[in-house]
Amino acid sequence: MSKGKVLVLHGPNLNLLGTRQPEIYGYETLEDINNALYERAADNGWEIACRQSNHEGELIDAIHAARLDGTVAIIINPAAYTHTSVAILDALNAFDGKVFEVHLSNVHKRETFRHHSYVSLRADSVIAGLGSQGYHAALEALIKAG
Ligand code: CA2
Repeated sequence: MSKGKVLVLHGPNLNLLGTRQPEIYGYETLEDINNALYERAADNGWEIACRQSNHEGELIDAIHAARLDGTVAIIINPAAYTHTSVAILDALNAFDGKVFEVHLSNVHKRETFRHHSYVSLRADSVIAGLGSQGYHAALEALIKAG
C-alpha cells in the first residue's frame, strides 16, 4: 500500500523546458524532471502523478479531481497563472491537503509582475530559485513527514 498520493502540476509553457531559455529554466526537460520525481517517490513508497497543461481550466479540473481521489498533497508550479489566476487559488482553497508552490526561477529577482502570487495565499510552502530541485525539496518534505 502506498504511503500517500501526490499530484505534481505544471502550468503553461513548462512543456518547453529544456528547449529554450536554459539560463533561466535549466537544461532538463519536463520528462526528465517527472521521471526523477517518479523514481524518488516510488523508492519511498509514495504514489505520484505528474500533469502539465497550458489551459487554466484543465489545471483546475486536475485540482478538483485531487480533492476526491485521496491525493494528500499537490506540488504545483502554476507558471504564469501564478500571477493572474484567482480561479486556481479558489480551486486550491477547496483542496484539503498540503500545497507546495514551486518556481524554477527566483521570481523575486525578476520583473515586478512576477513578485505577486495568488497561489501563495493558499500554499503551505513556497520554493523559488532552486531549479528542478525545488520539486524535490517539496517531495522530500512530504517523505520526511511520512
Ligand atoms: O520560475 C518559474 O518556475 C515560473 O513559474 C515559470 C513561468 C513564469 O511565468 C513564472 O513567472 C515563473 C514560465 C514558464 C515558462 O517556461 C518556459 C520554459 C522553457 C522555454 C520557455 C518557457
